[in-house]
Amino acid sequence: MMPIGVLALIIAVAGVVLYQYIIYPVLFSQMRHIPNAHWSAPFSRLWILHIRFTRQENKILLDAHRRLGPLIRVGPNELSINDIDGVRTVYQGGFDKPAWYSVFDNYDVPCMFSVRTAAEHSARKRLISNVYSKSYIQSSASASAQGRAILFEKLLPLVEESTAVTQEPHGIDIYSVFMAATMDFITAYIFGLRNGTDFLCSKGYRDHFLELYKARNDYGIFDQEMPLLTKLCRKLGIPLCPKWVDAANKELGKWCLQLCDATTNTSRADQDFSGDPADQPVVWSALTAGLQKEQKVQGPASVLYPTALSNFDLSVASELFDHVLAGQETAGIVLSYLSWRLSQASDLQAELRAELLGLTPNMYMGSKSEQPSLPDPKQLGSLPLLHAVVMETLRLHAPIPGAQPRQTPDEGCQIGPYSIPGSVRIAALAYTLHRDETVFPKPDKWDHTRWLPSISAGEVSGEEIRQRHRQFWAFSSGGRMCVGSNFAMHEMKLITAAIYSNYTSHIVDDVGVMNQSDGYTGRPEHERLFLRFERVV
Ligand code: HEM
Ligand SMILES: *[C@@H]1O[C@H](CO)[C@@H](O)[C@H](O)[C@H]1NC(C)=O
Ligand SMILES: *[C@@H]1O[C@H](CO)[C@@H](O)[C@H](O)[C@H]1NC(C)=O
Ligand SMILES: *[C@@H]1O[C@H](CO)[C@@H](O)[C@H](O)[C@H]1NC(C)=O
Ligand SMILES: CC(=O)N[C@H]1CO[C@H](CO)[C@@H](O)[C@@H]1O
Repeated sequence: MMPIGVLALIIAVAGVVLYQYIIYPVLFSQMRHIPNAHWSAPFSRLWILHIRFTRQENKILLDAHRRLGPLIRVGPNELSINDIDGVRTVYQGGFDKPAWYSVFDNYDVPCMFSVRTAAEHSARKRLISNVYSKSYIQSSASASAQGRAILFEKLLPLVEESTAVTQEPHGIDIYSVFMAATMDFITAYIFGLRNGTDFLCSKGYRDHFLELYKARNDYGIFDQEMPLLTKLCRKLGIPLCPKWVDAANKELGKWCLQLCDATTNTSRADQDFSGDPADQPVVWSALTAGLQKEQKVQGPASVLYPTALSNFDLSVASELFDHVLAGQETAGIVLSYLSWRLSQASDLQAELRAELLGLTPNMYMGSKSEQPSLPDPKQLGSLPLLHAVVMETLRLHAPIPGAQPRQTPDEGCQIGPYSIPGSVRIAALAYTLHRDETVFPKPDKWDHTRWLPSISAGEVSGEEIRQRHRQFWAFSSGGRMCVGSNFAMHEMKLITAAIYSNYTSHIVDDVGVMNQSDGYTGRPEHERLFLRFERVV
């Protein structure tokens, strides 16, 4: 016989559970009228966690949005949004980031990308946004000198060398080369050319780095999605991630501290960084100068205090580590998909080359004696065909295709006909926005003409193109959109122009290798792409 008290307790607990998890979500929650992506979504996170961990989230949410409309419930306290007005409410509205982004704190110090509140974010962004603006990059003598050195002394010689390869597989793993080029570009701009990396010329270290980097990419999801459980398991000594992940993260952290140290040491010895524009650490200088000023003027009154100001060196390193990682892989992925697409379209390559040769000066290196030149950045930036092929690649192969979570403000918000309570996780994703059939007909097709203003065949009107730009979300939108988008666009166009002014490319081996992974970031699953390059004669 069970004592009556225990029975009552059991009934009471069952009642509370029933109310909390069944009755309230179905009958009373403000979100009960929002379509459910899965029947279990109002009661449990199991479904969304399952598709997230098995890497099918983007695909399944696309299907759900097509069936159920632009706002869907994916968990008890989690929504997905897929129309541009809703996106504006959330992302232009400056909603805070949830703790999900804390895994992007480096050295336990937040950076611009990982801080949660809008106030802290803008205090950081103020320090560095100028050096990433389009006009700054386009007129920067440092960016130009660095680009020249990396392209003409490192990247093009590698491509040239590969044209002579005669054994199988013919050609070169261009994925690995692009990953190296984008790393050398971003670290040169941040730390100066000679204190940046030299991944292009050191394949051994580059491969080692890319191996380590998998730790960050593939295992952060435990801390992001199940922080309490993950912490508990770590305490109990049953880690959910393999041991090498922590070691890899440590090594990467140390690696970036060394880059920062080298620049700090150089600045102590030679304030002018040898006077060579290529050696100027543009981002490092802006960030350290900004933080020093903040320290003097504001001290403990600053919003950056105590995390950023009390630990100066780690704050600098945390911020720059994020730029290095955010800036490398993303642009490397786009360049790989772009060269893969071009390699399947020799006519398009010819058309693109014709456009590139119209640059004055252009990047054609007809005779060895001539000093190769960089094109005028403004001219390069406004070539319509080059722009179209880059945009279409960013659309179909967005390097960050997955959900970018935000949190509704305490007072809640209105999305379309629905009023949403506070502290709800809500996210849009480029993967689904970029496959909206009403804006991008035949969305699975790579078709650069979507971005060309004067296409007779497709009768693309100005309004349609404007709508496509509004729907374009590869760099996110609002106050927390990608701060490096201008840098990335410039760098990707420059690299593409340098190669395709002078070479044609051809597929060697791509059977399935360019399948793109599903998740927050999307990489070619096999992380390689062999192409054969031929000199244009
Ligand atoms: C094709 C290349 C790139 C793509 C597609 C891309 C995409 C994005 C996206 C989607 C976000 C927002 C993510 C979120 O809120 O969850 C973001 C943020 C960011 N990106 Fe990029 N990115 C690229 C290149 C770069 C480069 C070259 C840098 C170099 C500095 C960079 C630095 C950053 C930083 C610092 C943030 C955080 C901005 C903030 O919170 O204010 N990215 N990027
Ligand atoms: C850093 O760059 C300076 C030139 O600005 C160079 O003299 C120095 O050797 C570099 N340091 C390292 C560790 O590469
Ligand atoms: C920077 O200088 C310190 C102190 O002189 C030295 O211990 C350290 O190895 C240097 N770091 C780099 C990367 O040059
Ligand atoms: C690429 O994806 C397709 C479709 O999902 C699949 O059938 C194929 O097996 C994948 N190929 C490779 C090499 O992973
Ligand atoms: C047409 C042509 O072959 N142009 C040049 C491409 O670049 C190489 C050097 O990297 C030159 O040797 C070629 O003449």
